[in-house]
Amino acid sequence: MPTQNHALDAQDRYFMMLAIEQAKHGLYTTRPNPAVGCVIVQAETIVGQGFHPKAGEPHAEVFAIKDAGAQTIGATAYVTLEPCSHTGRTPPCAIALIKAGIKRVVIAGLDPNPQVAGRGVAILQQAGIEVKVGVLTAPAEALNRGFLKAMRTQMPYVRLKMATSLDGRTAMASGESKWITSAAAREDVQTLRARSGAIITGSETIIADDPQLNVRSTQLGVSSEQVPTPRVVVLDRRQRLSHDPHSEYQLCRRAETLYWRTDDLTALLKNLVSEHHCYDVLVEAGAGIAGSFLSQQLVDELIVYQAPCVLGNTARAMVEFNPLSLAQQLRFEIESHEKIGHDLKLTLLPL
Ligand code: AOF
Ligand code: ZN
Repeated sequence: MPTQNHALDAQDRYFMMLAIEQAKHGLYTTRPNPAVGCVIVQAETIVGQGFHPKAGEPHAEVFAIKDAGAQTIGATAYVTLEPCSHTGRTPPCAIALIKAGIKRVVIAGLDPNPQVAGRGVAILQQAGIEVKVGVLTAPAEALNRGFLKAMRTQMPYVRLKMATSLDGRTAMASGESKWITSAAAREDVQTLRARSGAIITGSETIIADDPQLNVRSTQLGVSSEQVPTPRVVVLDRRQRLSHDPHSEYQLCRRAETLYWRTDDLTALLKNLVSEHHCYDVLVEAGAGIAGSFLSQQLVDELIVYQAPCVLGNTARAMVEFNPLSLAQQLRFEIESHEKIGHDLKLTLLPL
């Protein structure tokens, strides 16, 4: 009956929403693994829940099954990603759900990891379990944009972050730029860093500012020590920093820093996925690098923190980019806007 189906659909969305909330607990700590949540429901009541906390530790389903104890028999499991079918660092979750006596599994979206890719669903169905795929897919996928893009295309999800004035300037002509945006906006940048496997910057930025490109925040809901340290990648085409291992710049002495000495940014991004399992990449650099990434269409998301101030037309522009006509402009869709401290945060998707 249609009304019954509607009621079930609404119930499925509700419990999936709670599974997504579970998944969020792992947002900053699971890299390179995806953040996944699971809720187990028996007679419309939650009997167990869990999330994947960290690569190497059990998956979301295992924590939820353990939490539910004997109440898994005949229950429905809501999982934000297709349960795995492979033995990786942990045994397959599809088998764990079968062994636990789960009767129905609701999944937000399939796992594009070639080791899984539909096999999790097939294993469940072969065991006679009813499987429903595609509940709240978009919000579940929003948690793992890097993992999903990398599995599908072998390229990372690239976020470009910029801090500007109202007139789109990032620094005075002298380079002086501390601080245009407020402390609250700079704190918000920590959430972007904490989600990233790598932070790309330029040798110029290192020489000018020697920024501490690490994660240090009290607002992540987990301690900074639990967040895997993002790898710092310095674009150093002219080998201004990487020729000398005893460089005076602090950052260069960090073992995990990589230097990239060519112009080929696509090759760098591919390399970050295949060699370093960096699926979410944050670009924090100057106008030149921002222009290169944008004009080569390598940006998936542009995040602009805009301070309510005017720096004037001798100040530095946000992006080095010289279109020959209006037709060559770069255009974006505004995905979200919010006020952070005194500033505006715009999240934009290139069109
Ligand atoms: C699930 N539930 O909670 C997660 C899944 O190295 P492993 O064994 O941890 O496997 C990692 C892979 O498992 C990861 O690449 C992704 O395909 C899947 N993640 N699967 O059933 C979970 N985190
Ligand atoms: Zn699993």
